[in-house]
Amino acid sequence: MSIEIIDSHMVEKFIENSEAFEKIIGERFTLLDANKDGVLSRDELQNDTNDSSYEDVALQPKEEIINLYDVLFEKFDVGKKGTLDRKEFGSLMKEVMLAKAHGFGDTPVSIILQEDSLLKKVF
Ligand SMILES: [Ca+2]
Repeated sequence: MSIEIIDSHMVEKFIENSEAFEKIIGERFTLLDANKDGVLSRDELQNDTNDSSYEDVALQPKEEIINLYDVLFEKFDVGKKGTLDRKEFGSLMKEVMLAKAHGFGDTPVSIILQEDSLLKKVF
């Protein structure tokens, strides 16, 4: 756990560095794919919101994050398969990170980051 100063530009810059971002998304995907079938079900994705790393998003209540995931799941689940593949998950995470970035706004804010937070990779 650490305390960092963050603003939306830092997060956006991180997302634009697609190589680093893709690597992290790949790791996250592998971690979340509990039954190792190469796709993420809604349940598997929900586990991500139970993850301690969401506690660092003090600006957004957990319910809001879960709602956001629900909406994004529908949006990126092309063909309504009930699952997301690696690429769809990447698009979803990009939106989640951008939503967080907008939460931070242009004014730098200090946040407490858990060890396994995605945002930790921004620094
Ligand atoms: Ca799976």
